[in-house]
Amino acid sequence: MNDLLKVESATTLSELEAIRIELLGKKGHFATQFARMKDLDKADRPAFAAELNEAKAAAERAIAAKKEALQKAQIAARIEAEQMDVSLLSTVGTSGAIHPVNRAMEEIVEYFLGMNYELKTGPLIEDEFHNFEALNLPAHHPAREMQDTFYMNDHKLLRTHTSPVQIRTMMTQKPPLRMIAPGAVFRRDYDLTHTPMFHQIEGLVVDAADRVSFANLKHILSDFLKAFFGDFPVRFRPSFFPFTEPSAEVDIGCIFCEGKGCRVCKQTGWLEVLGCGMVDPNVFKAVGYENVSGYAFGLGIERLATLKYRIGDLRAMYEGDLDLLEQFA
Ligand code: 2NL
Repeated sequence: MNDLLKVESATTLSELEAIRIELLGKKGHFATQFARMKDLDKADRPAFAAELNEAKAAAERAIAAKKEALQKAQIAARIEAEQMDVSLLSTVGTSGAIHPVNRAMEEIVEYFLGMNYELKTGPLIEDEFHNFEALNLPAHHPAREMQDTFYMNDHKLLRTHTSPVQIRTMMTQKPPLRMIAPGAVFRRDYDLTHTPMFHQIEGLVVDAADRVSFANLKHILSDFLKAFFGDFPVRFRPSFFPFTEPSAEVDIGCIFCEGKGCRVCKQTGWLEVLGCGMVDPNVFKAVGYENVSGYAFGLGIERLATLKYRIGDLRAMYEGDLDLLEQFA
């Protein structure tokens, strides 16, 4: 068959490739022809070579043209085969859901807004003064160690709690103050019950010394926990935080076993849900507040959300697990 007719006869790209090798390959038709030149008279060789070169070039052009035509046809066939009717009605009925962390955060924020607390936010990248020093955490305090905090250049760091928002507020606003600061915080921790980013809400109330007491703190937190979890017992346990004195941790009766003792409450019958206390005088000194009293509290939103929504594994929160998220639609 004539070379060009042969190229034309290809119906697929692989057929065309086989023909290309047959014609232009190392042991192909043209290679064989060129090899025959040595058997010719010297005088006949130039004309033979010229003719052969022209025929070879023609074959190359034909193959390139055919290749392009076959590729175009292949794309057209694929478009035809994958065509869809965009006017058809969708059968997909799913809708988005609010993430359990945001849902718990919104609910907690709404509760305190209803109690006349002001909502405040601040930067995620902080300095050592607002994140540590002003909170009675001096240099070389163990809580400032590298292994707990993400440090960046020039002593900047990712805030390890939302307390720097309260510090910034106190340094720019006069008392009285009632505020909550919700948001993301960062610690170098990653295991079954810790993620390097999580969310906190902290609350702060400051007023004249005779107007804010530990009794007020117990009252507001007990009421909040009843509103959030339902009617479970609440207890305050003495504890320690550098930024409060006295300090307490707050437990609710285990919502899983109702205090009988189970795996979640480690047989104690109690679940720790937040920390609180009266603002340490050193904190007021750092922000320039005088003759005031205040209480503060802090809670982890992931912790409260996993308890309230009965989510077994904290890490499921951050894996985009649809089986989990769809339950919040
Ligand atoms: C916890 C405990 C707490 C605070 C946070 C605070 C902030 C200022 C002054 C004094 Cl500006 N205190 N915050 C106080 C007590 C406890 O959090 O376990 N959070 C998850």
